[in-house]
Amino acid sequence: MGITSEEKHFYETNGYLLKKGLVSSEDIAHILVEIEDIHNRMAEKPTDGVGISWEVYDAPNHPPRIKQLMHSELVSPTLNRLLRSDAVLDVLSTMMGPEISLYHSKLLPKAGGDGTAIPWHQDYAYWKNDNNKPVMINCQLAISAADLKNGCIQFVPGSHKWGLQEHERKQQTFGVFLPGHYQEREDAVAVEMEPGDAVFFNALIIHGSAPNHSENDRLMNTFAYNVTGNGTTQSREMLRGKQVG
Ligand SMILES: O=C(O)CCC(=O)C(=O)O
Repeated sequence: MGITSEEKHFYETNGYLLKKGLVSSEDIAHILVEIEDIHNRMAEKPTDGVGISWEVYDAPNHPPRIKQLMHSELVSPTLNRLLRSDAVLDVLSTMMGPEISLYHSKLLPKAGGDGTAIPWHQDYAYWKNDNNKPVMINCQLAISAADLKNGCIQFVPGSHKWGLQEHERKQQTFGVFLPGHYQEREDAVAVEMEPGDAVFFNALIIHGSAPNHSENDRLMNTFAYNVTGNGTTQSREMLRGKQVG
């Protein structure tokens, strides 16, 4: 499938690209089974190797809700297969070349009614180190439908060309953010998605999302990729191109 030259131009101009129907409804159905009741199951017994950040609530007896589950490929065999699928890698290789490594895979199951905002940020504010460049690309896969009411992802088009901005830093999940945390921005575009759609976005684009005001979880999984060898300590598994080592 890959991308057309118009799509490549859109991506380079805006910093993101929506691919409708990238993943089949059968695969989405499998993922839904694999992550069923994920908040309660992980609270009871987390899968070995995952890293969970929980939502923080004032009410002491609030049921546990996952904000972010790192290493979602360990929870869902289907996500583990999709992150290395041609459907995803063909798009990525047009954007970043053939030498692609997995950076990480994370589930963002913004809980119905309880899922909080993700403040405006550039991912490279988290990922920058002394020997890497902002060449990483995310692929956010919609497992459920997403719209403004349930807190779909929003981008500031073209902001990947503004360079790395000053971020505030707090000791919390998504604790690196632009001044103002999350509030509506007029220059942002909401990317509404159906299950199976995926949006690819640049490591420097400003993005964020509102709280989930709907009844159901907004289920998204972000696969993050790096160019192999770019800040070698953090690239984990090479997916395409020349084998190393
Ligand atoms: O899921 C969202 O709304 C934002 C996700 C995000 O910030 C990310 O994957 O880097």
